Amino acid sequence: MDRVEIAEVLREIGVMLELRGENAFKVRAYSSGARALENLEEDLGVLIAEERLDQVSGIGKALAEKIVRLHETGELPLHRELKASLPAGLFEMLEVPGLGPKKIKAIYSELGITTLEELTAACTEGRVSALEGFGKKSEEKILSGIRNREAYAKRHLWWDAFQVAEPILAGLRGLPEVERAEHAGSLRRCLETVGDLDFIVASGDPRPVMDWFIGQEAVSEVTASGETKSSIRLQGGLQADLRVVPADQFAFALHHFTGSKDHNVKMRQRALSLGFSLSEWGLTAEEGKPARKEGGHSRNPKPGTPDDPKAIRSEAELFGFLGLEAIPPELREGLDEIEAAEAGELPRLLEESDLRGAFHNHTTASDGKHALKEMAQAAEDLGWDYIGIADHSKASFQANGLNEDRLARQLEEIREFNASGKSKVHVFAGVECDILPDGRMDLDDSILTELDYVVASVHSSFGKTEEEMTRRIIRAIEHPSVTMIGHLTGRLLLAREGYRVDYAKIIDAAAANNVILELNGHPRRLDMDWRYWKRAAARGVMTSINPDAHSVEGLRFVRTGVLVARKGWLTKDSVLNTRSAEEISRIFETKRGLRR
Ligand code: DGT
Ligand code: CA
Ligand code: CA
Ligand code: ZN
Repeated sequence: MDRVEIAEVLREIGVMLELRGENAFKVRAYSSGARALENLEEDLGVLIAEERLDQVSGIGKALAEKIVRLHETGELPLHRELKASLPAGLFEMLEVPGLGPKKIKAIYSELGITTLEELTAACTEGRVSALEGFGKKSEEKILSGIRNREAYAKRHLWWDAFQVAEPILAGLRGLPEVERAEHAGSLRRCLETVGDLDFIVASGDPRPVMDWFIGQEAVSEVTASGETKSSIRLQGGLQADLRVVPADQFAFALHHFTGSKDHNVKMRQRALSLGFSLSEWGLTAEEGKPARKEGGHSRNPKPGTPDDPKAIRSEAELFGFLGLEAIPPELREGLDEIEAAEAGELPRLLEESDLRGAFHNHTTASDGKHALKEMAQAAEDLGWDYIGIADHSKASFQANGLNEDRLARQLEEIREFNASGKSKVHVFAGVECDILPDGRMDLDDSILTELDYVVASVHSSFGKTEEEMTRRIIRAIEHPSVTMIGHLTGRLLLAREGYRVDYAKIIDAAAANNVILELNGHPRRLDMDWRYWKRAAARGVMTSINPDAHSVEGLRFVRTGVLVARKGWLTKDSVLNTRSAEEISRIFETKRGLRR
C-alpha cells in the first residue's frame, strides 16, 4: 500500500474508534497520523528502511509499526476487527449529510439503532430529537438526507459507471463470437449520471455471448436472459442490458440505444419526412411513398454514403444517408443538434489532448493529499505544460484553508520552485478564495493582487435564496482580483442539490467583467452544468476545465470535465487551459493590469 492509501486506512480506523466511543485521544492519534502521512516530505519506503518513521511528528512507535505492516502487507488486523465489530448500517449512516461518527455513536448506543430503516422510524417518532445534542431541526435534516439517498441510489456517477463498463466492454470484444461491441445509452452520451449500462454487440452467434455476459463474476442477479437481450444486476447495484444483433443491424441498434429518446424521435421524424422509416432494426423506404419526395426537401446525402439503406454499416453512414454530418454521441440530446448537422454547423468539439494544464488543484497546504512538487511532477507525467495551485482560503477552516501569511509563504515557495529550473512544468500561483456570505472575498486584496490568479468559490451559507446567491456571486465576479468562479452551484451529484442561481444573470456578469467560469470536472460536481455552456460560450465567456484535484490521481478528472464540455458544445477556442503557458501569463497579467 502506498502512503495515501495507508492514510485512508488510518482515517477509517479513527472513525471506527469514534463510532465505538473510544477516548478522543486515541481517535485523534489516528487522524493526526493520517494527516502526518499525507504531509510527509520524505519517501515512506526510505523512512521505513532507515527505521526513522517513528521520528516523524504525529507518528509514534505504535502507529509506525502499523504503518509498516500496511506498507508491506496491505492489511491490518485491527482495521478488519473494528470493521467486523460494527453493524454495517452504521457505515451507511455516515453517508447521510449531517451525521458524523459522534452523532451516530449516540444514536447507536442510546437507541440501539443499527440500520437506516430503524433510524427513519426513530426520527419519525421523535425519538432522535429527544437525545442530547439533537433537536427537531437535526431530525428533519436526517430524514431528508435518508430520503435523498434513496432517490439518488437509483442512479450512478458517470465516472463510477464507466469504471464498471470498461472491463465488460473489453471482455465482450475479446469473445471470438463478437464482431463489434460498443456501449450505448447515457454512458456513451456522457450524461453526468447513469441509470443503467447498455451494451450493443454484433454477432451471428448470440448464445455464447449471452452466457458470458450473465456468467460474469460480478453478477448478483440475472433479471432477463433471452436470445437477443439479457439484463443483469451487478454487485454495487448497477444494472446492465446487453443486446446482440446481426452485423447488418449494428449501426441502427447502436444509434437507437444510444438515444436519447428525444434525439431518436427527431431522427425518426427526419427520416419520415424523407420517405423512410427508421427503427432499431434498420431504415426502410415507406410503402407507397417515394424515397425522394418531389418538391419537398430532398435527402441530400453526404458523399461516401451508400445508396441502399441496407448497406449502412456505421452511424456516420446513417447520418450521412439522411443528409446529416455525423453527430457525436455527447450532443444527442434532442436539442438542436440535428438542425446544426443539416446545416453543416456542428462544432468541432474540445478534446482531452487539447488541454495543457489546469487551474483548480489542492496540495497538502490545505486539504490535498500530495505536495506541490508531487502535483507538478504528476502534471508533467500527464504531458502538461503547466499546473495551477489553488488551495483553500481561511474561511474553509475544515479544509485547513490558508490565511494571508500562509498563502504568502506558499507563493514564495512556488516562485522558488519555478526559479529552481527543476521542473519542466510551470506552476501558476493561485488560491481558491471563499466567497463570504455577503459576496466579499475571504482574503485581503494585498495578497490576492500578488497571485497569478484567483478562483472564487462558495463553500458556506448555502441556504440563501436564488436572488441572494446570485447577488453574492455577482459581487465576487465584479471584484477586480477574481479570475474565475469555481463550481458555480456547489452541487454534489447524487448527494446534494446545488443552491439556486440565476444562470443568465451570472453568465452576463461574467461576460461583462471578463471573468472565467470554471467547468469543475470532479465527477461529483460537473458544475456548471452542461446545459448552460452553449449560452455562456455564445456570450463570449471563457471556461477553465478544472479537475478540483485533491491528489495526483485527482488530476484525471479533467477527463470528465472535457466530456461535459463536449456535451455543452464547447470548442477549443473558449477553453482557457488549451492555451500555452505564455498566453496564460499574458491573459492573467492583462487582466490584473486592466483592473488596477
Ligand atoms: P439511463 O439509463 O436512465 O441513464 O438513460 P439511457 O438514455 O441510457 O436510457 P435507457 O437505458 O432506458 O435506454 C437506452 C436508449 O434506448 C435511450 O437513450 C433511447 C432508447 N430508448 C429506450 N426506450 C425508448 C423509447 O421508448 N423510445 C425511444 N425513442 N427510444 C428509447
Ligand atoms: Ca442506460
Ligand atoms: Ca437500459
Ligand atoms: Zn471548492
